[in-house]
Amino acid sequence: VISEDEMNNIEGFVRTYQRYQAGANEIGTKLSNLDDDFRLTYDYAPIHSMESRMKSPESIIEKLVRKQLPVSVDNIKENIFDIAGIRVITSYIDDVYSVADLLKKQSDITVLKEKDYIKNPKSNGYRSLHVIFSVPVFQTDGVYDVPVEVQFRTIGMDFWASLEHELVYKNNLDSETKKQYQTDLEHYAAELSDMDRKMRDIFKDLHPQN
Ligand code: 0O2
Repeated sequence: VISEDEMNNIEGFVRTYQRYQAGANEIGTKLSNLDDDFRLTYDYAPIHSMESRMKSPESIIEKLVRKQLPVSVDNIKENIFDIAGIRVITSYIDDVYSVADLLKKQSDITVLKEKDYIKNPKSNGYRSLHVIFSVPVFQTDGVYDVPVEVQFRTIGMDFWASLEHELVYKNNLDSETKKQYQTDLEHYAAELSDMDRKMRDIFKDLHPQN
């Protein structure tokens, strides 16, 4: 049996979580509308694919603990901005910025925070543009502004991040091998970045009107 307070807490969390999901739906629709319009206007679609995910309650709590904050719905709302996440994968590096800029310009959403790990890659080689948007969600009892984290990256950056993420969570490797793979991945990130620029140059040559 749980107390009324605990029940209210759980209900509060479920409501908050549902609003974040609604926020991700709003941003997802905006991105696919932009992609469709791009296709019609320039005869090519900048977004290769999109993924949407909700951070699990377990990871939300882990993140609060990592930030040394007490676990509460208020602390979640005030400190965790990537509960709702969308990953936008583009073929070309320029599209990362063109799609992000078109989204940033939309008058009903605002940018809360931006981290450009493409201009300033992490020391392990991680590259992506992270933008946290605040988006209004209209519900039966009013309007709520919720944060949604959008990660913009190229196919190459996504390819790299998936493998690196796997390596981080692999515990059955000896530390030497793990270190070697990390060093290898750091080099591959730079090579992929070179490749991104070279592919972009050929694409631009083939599509001077874009
Ligand atoms: P998951 O499973 O994707 O949810 P802050 O929000 O500023 O307090 P945070 O969360 O570290 O701090 O923000 P940051 O740096 O913007 O990174 C958040 C997310 O970016 C991570 O989410 C990853 O998805 C991705 N990311 C960041 N750095 C790396 C990296 O070095 N390698 C890979 N593969 N991904 C990275 P989560 O919560 O870690 O995981």
